[in-house]
Amino acid sequence: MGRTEELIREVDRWSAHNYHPLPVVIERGEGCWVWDVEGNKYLDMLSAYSAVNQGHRHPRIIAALVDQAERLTLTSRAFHNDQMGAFLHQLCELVGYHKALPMNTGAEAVETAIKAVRKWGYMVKGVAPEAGEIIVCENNFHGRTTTIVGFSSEEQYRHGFGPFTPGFKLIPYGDIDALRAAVTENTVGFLVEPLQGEGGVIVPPEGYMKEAQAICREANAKLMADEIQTGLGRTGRMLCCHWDGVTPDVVMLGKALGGGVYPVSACLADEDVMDVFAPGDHGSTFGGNPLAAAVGSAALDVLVDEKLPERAAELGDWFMGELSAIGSPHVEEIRGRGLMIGVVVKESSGTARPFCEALMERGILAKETHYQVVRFAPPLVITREILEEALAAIGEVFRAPAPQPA
Ligand code: PXG
Repeated sequence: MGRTEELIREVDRWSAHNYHPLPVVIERGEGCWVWDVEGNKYLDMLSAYSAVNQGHRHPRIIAALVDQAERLTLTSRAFHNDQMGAFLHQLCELVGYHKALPMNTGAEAVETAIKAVRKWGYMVKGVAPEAGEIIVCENNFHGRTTTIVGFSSEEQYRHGFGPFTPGFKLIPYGDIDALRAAVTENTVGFLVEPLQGEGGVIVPPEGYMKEAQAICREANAKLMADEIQTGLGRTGRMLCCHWDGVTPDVVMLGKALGGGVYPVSACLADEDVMDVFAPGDHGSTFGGNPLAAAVGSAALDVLVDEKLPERAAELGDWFMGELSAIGSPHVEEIRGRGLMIGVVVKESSGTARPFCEALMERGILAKETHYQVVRFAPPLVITREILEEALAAIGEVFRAPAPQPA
């Protein structure tokens, strides 16, 4: 038995079977490259679902991690630490908010936003107790907690996990009239991805977030943007909402906030929302710990100093054009923004998974989403030369007869 097979068998034996990864075992990463245990080199075109925007093991982020690890890693929030304030100050100024509440995972940032906006609804807006409603979109992905999967429209995410938290109303994504029709006096917020990632790289109609903002303002409800996957440069702007010139009332960040090194997430808002929290209302043992703060701060420095949003915009535009120029008989549509690109495989050519397997054989790691979509989302530190190499391999796969499932 080969080393790869041995390691995969061990995971199968000792772990729950809640994933179906590509059969590659990675042991090292640097920049946009990773190496498997057999010594093969791959271009990472998934970036851990946009958590590795700064590239694997960015030297500045690793230096911050090591330096902080040698001094202090965790205090809990029972005491102050000397790193958290500066990190949140930097984050708020960069993204444009008064306050941030630090957590660890994306799902926790979303839960934080839900709690904040509900409590704002009761304390500030004056909604009757327990009556607050949050509008959400079909095809959403906001994480895996029971509250969050409770308002998913994906049957598999929910099946067997109920009963669920009430108070959410589902509307079609990208449909501004549906939003207008769904708001009531009890609406406290509209939780939305400015571009749906897991849903299949779905770009909403132009101006959608702008109009959503206007509707929320009129209804005295909070526009809550989940930018956990789209944020921090991925789509060619610091926030994807900036494409529409919108600063949402509440924004959730995660993934790349930890620079691909450490789980760091946050919920950001202005005082009217954030000040609803009193000591004891909410928290996390690890949220805002000094290691997370030091890493998060370095992750933001890299985004800004290396102009990663600008790189994503420029390279993404060019790359999307080149992907279209491949002229594949298997491709129905290519869509996305910046370096968050989905290639939709025609149903007559099978599903996206065999294409990902064929790409892997040619040294490119990409992952299907929603059955028909191959997603290309490389680290934002990638260069045009490396993308050109990738295009040659992608062209080979997409011009050949449709690959068969493994
Ligand atoms: N919001 C969005 C838009 C996301 O893409 C989350 C929230 C949740 O983040 P955490 O850190 O709690 O996973 C995501 C996560 C998975 C998986 O394995 C998750 C994501 C993408 C692909 C796979 O559950 N996105």
